[in-house]
Amino acid sequence: MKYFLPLLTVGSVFLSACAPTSPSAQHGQPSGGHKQGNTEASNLVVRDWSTDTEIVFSVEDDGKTFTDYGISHTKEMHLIVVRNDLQHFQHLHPERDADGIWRIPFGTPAGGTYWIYADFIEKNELPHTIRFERTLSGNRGAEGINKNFENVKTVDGYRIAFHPSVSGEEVTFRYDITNINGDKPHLEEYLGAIGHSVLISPSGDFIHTHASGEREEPMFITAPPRDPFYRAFTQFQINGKVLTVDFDWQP
Ligand SMILES: [Cu+2]
Repeated sequence: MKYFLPLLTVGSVFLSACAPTSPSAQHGQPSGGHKQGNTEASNLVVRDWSTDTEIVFSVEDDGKTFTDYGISHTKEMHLIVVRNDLQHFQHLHPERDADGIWRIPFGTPAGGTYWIYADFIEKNELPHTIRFERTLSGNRGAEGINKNFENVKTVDGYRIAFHPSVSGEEVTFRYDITNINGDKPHLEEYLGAIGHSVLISPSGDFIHTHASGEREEPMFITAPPRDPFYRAFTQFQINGKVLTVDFDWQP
């Protein structure tokens, strides 16, 4: 059985969240596909067979398993997973089996409803982001968006300062990263870019952007988004280790 939810028209060049999904079916059963995208012509939907310990899904195109993936940032598929209160972010890369089904073990430190964004491109480079969701039992821990507008954080011994600025039709996020001695570390390439930043709003709006600029002064540029609040989850690689930091931002 398959559900086709109406495709939402998108207000920005990026993505809009899709409507809340219907309650998931039993574990091990397809919970129905739904779609979201930045192209109205897309027929692609996700079919979700995930369990409590594994994310399992396929992408379908008119009932057939889609396999015509292109490579985006060194991978065919990126999964951005975050609880729907913008806590517990993960960036995962599942494996595709011979039948075109994607799988990756999945665990979280807290129960609750997770948004899973399947982010990929077709061979012809058409980008897609399809969101599906999964509710996990277990202790939910501290909940809520708990906005925090601190613009300096320390992660893994690095001090990271966040400098957003909006001018006209452009939003720029600059990051200043320094080590304990006050030196700027060398940012290594991670998944084909010196920085990855995903901005997600409480309504699920999703913007994925990549760093440009000098290796020591990463900068992300995007169009002004539609929602009044976003959490920016940003990843850099230093000395072979990926560091993830998040900052809250009001356009
Ligand atoms: Cu990225």
